[in-house]
Amino acid sequence: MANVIFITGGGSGIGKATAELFSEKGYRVVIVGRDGEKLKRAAKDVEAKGGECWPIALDIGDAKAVHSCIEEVVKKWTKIDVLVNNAGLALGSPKPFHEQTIEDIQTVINTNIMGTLMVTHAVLQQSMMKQDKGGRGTIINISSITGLEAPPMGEATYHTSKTAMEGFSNVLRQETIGSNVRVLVVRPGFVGGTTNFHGNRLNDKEAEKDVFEGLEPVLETDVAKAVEYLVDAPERVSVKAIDVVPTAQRSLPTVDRQ
Ligand code: 8X3
Repeated sequence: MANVIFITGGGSGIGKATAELFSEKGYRVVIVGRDGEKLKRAAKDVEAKGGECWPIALDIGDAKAVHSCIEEVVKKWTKIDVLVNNAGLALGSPKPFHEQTIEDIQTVINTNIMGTLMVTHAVLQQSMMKQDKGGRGTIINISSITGLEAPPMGEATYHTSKTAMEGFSNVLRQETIGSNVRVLVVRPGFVGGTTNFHGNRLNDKEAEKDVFEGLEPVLETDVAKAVEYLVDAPERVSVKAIDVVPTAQRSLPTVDRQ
């Protein structure tokens, strides 16, 4: 039976690159995100790499919808072997916290923290921690180097969400001892390629290209390869965390463009 990978934010960037890479490896790939049309387009590229791809429009902050979605996947494809909690965004930089909109703060927290928690809850409960499904699996939380190091002004909400992801991963790793569930973290630094992360971060799509001036970013495919390395390590090995940052990135980039 083919392995199944479930990727949040799978319609673009790191999520899509990971979906394509695992499709090439013969996995069945589920990609979820809010934009159904974008997912369908991404699914075509993912299937072109050889594996089956199932795009599902889903708001990962909606606990009920998440549980139904995982139920559907397990019903059809029996189990989830790998979960990649990739969906995440930063908004409102470089404004300081008190100038950010409540809406932006809630969107970031709901996606980055609630989304990660809800999807993980459903996947553990309905697949990975179920002995009849094998009692095994690998969870990869796509954190950020900002999970360890405070970013420059304007990213209090994003930093909070990524430190939460680190804390969550550490606790979950302890809790799942005794099962064959691995909880692992990938911390990307400055990522370029086709992600629109930086344009969203600055609320300025045009700015996406400017942010890379003078610094060659890593690509989303580089991050996907790190995910592959963690997943392909023997089951007895938990590569607990891996940082994937540009060689030229000595510290966090400034997002202050004024
Ligand atoms: C974002 C990492 O280096 O772009 O998660 O601030 S960086």
